[in-house]
Amino acid sequence: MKVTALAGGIGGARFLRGVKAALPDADVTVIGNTGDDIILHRLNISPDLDTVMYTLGGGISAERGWGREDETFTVQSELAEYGVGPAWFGLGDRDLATHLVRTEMLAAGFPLSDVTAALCQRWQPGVRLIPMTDDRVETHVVIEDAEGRRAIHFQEWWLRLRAQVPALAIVSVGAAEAKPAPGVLDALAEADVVLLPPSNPVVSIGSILAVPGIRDAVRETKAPVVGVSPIIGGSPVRGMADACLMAIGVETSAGGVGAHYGARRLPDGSPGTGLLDGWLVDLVDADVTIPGVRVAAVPLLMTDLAATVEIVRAALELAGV
Ligand code: FO1
Repeated sequence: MKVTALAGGIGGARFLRGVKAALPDADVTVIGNTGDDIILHRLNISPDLDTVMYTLGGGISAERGWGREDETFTVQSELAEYGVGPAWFGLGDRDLATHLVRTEMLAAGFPLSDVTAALCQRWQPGVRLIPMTDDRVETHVVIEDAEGRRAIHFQEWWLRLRAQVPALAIVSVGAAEAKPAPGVLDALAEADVVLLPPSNPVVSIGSILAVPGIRDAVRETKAPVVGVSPIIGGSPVRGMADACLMAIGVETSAGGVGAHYGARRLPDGSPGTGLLDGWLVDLVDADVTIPGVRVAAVPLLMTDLAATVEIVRAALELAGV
């Protein structure tokens, strides 16, 4: 079976661990979000790609959900001694090697998709991890504070401000000019099932869909498209997705996000304007209905691998595969 999933960071990576365990023989392609990418100290850092790679490759810090296990932050401390930040972005010593390899390969002219494949040679994540695009895309957030109205990098808003300052707009800088990376459109067209894991619907899934061509490829695939709600009972399971949803005027609820993704077909079978054939929600949201979308309710907390496998199985059942 060919499974294609759009994935962001921690939530998406954890879900994908369940996909691998539930379908050990499946051919899984992950289209990874690169909107979180940031350049620090002239290093190209791709947080969501690394989170998927480390989580599926066995290098992730279980406690943090990002960065490496057994990590130290000596270089960052030394930089701080020189008064060089930012302090708000954890720069791990082991993680630094990944940033250095990626930066060197990009500087040598390799596209990000080749760089990602090379890094995955070491980590063997057991999936094909493709960045959404090889072009530079960064998510920036427009805020207004004492310094006036300005755009800051998503990571600064997310990590330094903890998304506590309202986002007046969330912008995928460069997305309009970006092209899907090689293999992305084929992976969507040739899939037997397309999954939208419980990643952040705005800055992760939304960023991937902002790359011209990808949204249409999801809508046009012959495969069933099933999403898993990142919101349970009105609250995000992790992270601050509510701050992102508020920025785009979407209600922080399983129904709100499901309606935001929209129905691929209307109840009468005519084409809809959305993406979903199925929407998996938690038991507390079992009353959610989205015209044209099959909704199923199961326990959605990925408390451990076994629980995640059950969620994946429910999503596949909803997809009818
Ligand atoms: N998340 C944090 O909460 N604090 C950090 O200092 C931090 C550093 C970091 C470094 C590398 C990396 O791959 C991920 C990192 N993350 C950190 C997570 C990251 O900000 C988020 O996973 C996504 O960008 C948002 O989903």
